[in-house]
Amino acid sequence: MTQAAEPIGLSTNDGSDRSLDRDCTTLSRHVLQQFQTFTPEAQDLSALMNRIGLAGKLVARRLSRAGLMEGVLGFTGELNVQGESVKKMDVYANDVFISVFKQSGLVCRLASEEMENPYYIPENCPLGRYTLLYDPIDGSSNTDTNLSLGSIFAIRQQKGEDLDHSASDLLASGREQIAAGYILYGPSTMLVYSIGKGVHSFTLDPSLGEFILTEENMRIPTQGSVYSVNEGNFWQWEESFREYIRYVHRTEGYSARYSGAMVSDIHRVLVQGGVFLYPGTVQKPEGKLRLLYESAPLAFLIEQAGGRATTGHEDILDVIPSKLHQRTPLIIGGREDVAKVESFIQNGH
Ligand code: AHM
Ligand code: MG
Repeated sequence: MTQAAEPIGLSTNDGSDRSLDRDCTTLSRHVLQQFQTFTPEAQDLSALMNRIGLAGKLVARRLSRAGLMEGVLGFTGELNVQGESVKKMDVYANDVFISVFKQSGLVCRLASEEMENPYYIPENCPLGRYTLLYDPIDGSSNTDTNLSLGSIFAIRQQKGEDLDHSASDLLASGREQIAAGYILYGPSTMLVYSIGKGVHSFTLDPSLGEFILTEENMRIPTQGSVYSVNEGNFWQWEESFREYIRYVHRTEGYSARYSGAMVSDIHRVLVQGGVFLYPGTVQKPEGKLRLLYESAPLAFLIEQAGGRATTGHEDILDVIPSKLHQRTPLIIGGREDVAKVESFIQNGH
């Protein structure tokens, strides 16, 4: 005899209401729960994640009405430090994070894809020893077509005084990250984060205006069927990547999935398994993606979920950049899937 499912929200024998308890598991509370103490570090990280959540809500709100408002979509006409055309949403989202952290007292510097040099908040610096690294809008090319987008973030502890504003302490490996994650602007807005204690996902409940816990301790499948790569670059890659793609083409069971926004592609890989690749090309061996605020935060997250991230020759988290906007090739996903790509690189096809 099948047992009837327990209605959602039903009080349990001990008098507690599990669905209510779940609705109360907000981002800031979850961070504190993981520390199990109220140390200053736990409180700082809880406050930082709460602020990142606020930035996500502001960006999500604007995106949800973008087509109805003047001056939200399209390009600004400017080029950013990477030489890429800047979209109005890139500028808005970049400013949102600055604005949110200005009053935080916690963050002294912010470094993003859209700013050549870090943005300093001097009034926070005596106490606020954290640096936020972020990509305000990841997958910008999806903006004007109402497709998924993301924001990527990482938090590092500032080392030294940085009196000359060179931010040279940021040129350190991804193992220095103390928290990282992304916000996914899809049919619902999700926030996935790790403070080095597993990976946890939250969904924005618009009726509450809060990110509510959706899944704790996410684990990426060791092997999956999805490969996610822009095959339009096929003839620009090294032969080893072409060989890998030929392998998946002739092997039954693989599916290609590529949205143009790495956050949504990697979210699929995290949940369902597979591998995401953005290799370098013969012309640009370092690829497109930036280490400090794209590849390293996602590598931190995927490793915490039991997966791997590599350049093809070195773990992403071990790469020490020589400049703030350094690019890196990226192969990220389940352990077996990443190992399969590596086997083609090592064989030097
Ligand atoms: P962006 O942050 O400027 O949008 O660039 C990053 C994005 C990734 O999200 C995505 O996987 C990739 O660039 C798409 O690039 P391409 O159009 O070359 O496939
Ligand atoms: Mg990006």
